[in-house]
Amino acid sequence: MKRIFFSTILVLSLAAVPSAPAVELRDPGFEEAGADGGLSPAWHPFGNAYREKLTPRSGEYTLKLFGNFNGEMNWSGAYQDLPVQAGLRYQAEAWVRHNCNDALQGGNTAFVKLEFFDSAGNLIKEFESPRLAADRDCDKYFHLSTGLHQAPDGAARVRVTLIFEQPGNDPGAAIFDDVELTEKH
Ligand SMILES: [Ca+2]
Repeated sequence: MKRIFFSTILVLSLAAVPSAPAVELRDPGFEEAGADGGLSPAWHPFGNAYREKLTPRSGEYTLKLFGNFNGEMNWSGAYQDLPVQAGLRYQAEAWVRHNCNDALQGGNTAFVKLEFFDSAGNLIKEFESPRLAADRDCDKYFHLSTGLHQAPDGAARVRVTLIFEQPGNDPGAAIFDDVELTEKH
């Protein structure tokens, strides 16, 4: 019993000196419900963005995005902001799929964005992951990553956005789950 106790202490002390400060996205798997059972307040939705019990990669819920059907280029999505530490590198990742019974069509795509803002809220720099497009297999999760990017000078906040781009009126929805933001020296 004593040995187990001391081992636990050792593990805890090692874990207490990480190589980089931790950045924690809130509700990364969309399992937390908002007041109406929708998205939790951690996520800021725009367009058609809904928390749904639909083919999760983990847990029970996912984020479902689809177009606004206004006949021109439009976007739906959800984002979350975190404070930036100058000089560190950041990477946004998520898993995305489209289901065969509601597959992406035409020029519809889904991807992850990493954006840096200054303290006045101006966008300084942005990076995109590769995109899920209509020609990719349906009913299968794909991993999307923006890659690691250094916070530019003057950056105060970093934004992770899950986004659906609809160039016209083509149907189909993208399902996101298990979002991650990594911060490294
Ligand atoms: Ca989930």
